[in-house]
Amino acid sequence: MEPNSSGVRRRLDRPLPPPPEALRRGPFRAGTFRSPLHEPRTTVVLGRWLGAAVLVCFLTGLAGHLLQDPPAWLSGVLPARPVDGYRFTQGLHVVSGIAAIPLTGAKLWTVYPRLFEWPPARSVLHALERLGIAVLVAALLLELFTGLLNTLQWYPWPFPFRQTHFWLGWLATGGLLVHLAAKAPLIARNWRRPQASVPGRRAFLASVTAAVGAVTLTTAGQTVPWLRGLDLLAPRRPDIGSQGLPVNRTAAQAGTVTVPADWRLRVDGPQPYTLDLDDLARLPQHDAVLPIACVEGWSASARWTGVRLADLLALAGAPTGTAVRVTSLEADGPYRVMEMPAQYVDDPLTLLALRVNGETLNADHGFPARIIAPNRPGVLQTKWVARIEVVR
Ligand SMILES: Nc1nc2c(c(=O)[nH]1)N[C@H]1C(S)=C(S)[C@@H](COP(=O)(O)O)O[C@H]1N2
Ligand SMILES: [Mo]
Repeated sequence: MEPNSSGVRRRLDRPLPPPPEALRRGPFRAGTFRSPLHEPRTTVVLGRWLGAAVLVCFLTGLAGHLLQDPPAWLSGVLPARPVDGYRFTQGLHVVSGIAAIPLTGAKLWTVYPRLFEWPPARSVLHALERLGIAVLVAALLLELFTGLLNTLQWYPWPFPFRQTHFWLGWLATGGLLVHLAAKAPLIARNWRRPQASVPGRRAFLASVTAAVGAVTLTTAGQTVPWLRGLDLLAPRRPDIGSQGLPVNRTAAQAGTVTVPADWRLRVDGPQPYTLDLDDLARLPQHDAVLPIACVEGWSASARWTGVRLADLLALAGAPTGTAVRVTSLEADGPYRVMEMPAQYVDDPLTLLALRVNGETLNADHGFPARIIAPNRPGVLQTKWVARIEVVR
């Protein structure tokens, strides 16, 4: 195997005939890029920070994806605790993704003269490596761009955001690992601080640090309570919204969420029944302090009051360990129907909430009743609930 594969390597690395010198124009000419900061030590320092940000962003993104859309084998074992689990992973996902933007810009700046290296391809192997880097850079840039625009709830593209963002994440992270392997010798040579410093490197790295600090500190307040005062650039202020809580999609935006005068909650199980609001208010009421943690990156905690979902299912004759499907009054929309695995249903903090922060839910927060459960993405905290049914 060994001699054979290195033989393949040698063949792929055979020098290609160089292109005619006459084509070497513009930035392809030698000496075009004069800054001494286009050098590997600066790239490696930035690469370490960017690598850490990408890794954190990938892992937290994966955790959030699995919590929102688990494969069948996982859905039964996802934990309902800690209650702030998704809030933490999603907050960190958006924070690390935003921090990666200036880091990516700075790192690409240190290496972009390589785009114009001459000859463009020394060998087939060299061409393949450059192609790999092109895929990595494209995937990473598109990933950061779609993620940032998603925090603004702006989708100016024809493809579905979540699936695209998910697969680009694998592509960018996988491409990064291949890139690290290909560059391992160069990285190792520049890992330690060299004796002599390049002029301007310190100032350059200090400005990048300042840029990363600035974008992080002015956006993290959308999810980190003690940074709220600095939350200047984030699309949401978690303390601005009716009833002390932001609204992601108002009743009006959700279309015609008209609550019929004779609204009744329908619970379908072994013994189906319906209840009106007065009936629900007469059942034992419980409090739960739980966050809405939106995939867009903002989160805010609130005190919810209502009936335990487990109590409603017991009334329908469903045993513990039952999963449910919840349907909203909404006419349509991606969050009209939600499925909840049994461990969330059985959790004593999971409520069909009627009140928030001491007031009856208003229309925007899901009147007459909404779901609130621990460690769940905001998109699954269904508002304007019409029906709860047992699923097998
Ligand atoms: N039926 C329904 N429920 C929904 C939504 C929706 O569009 N329709 N939006 C979800 C999203 S994305 C979030 S973040 C939370 C926001 O809850 P809030 O508006 O009360 O803060 O509600 C969720 N529940
Ligand atoms: Mo959301």
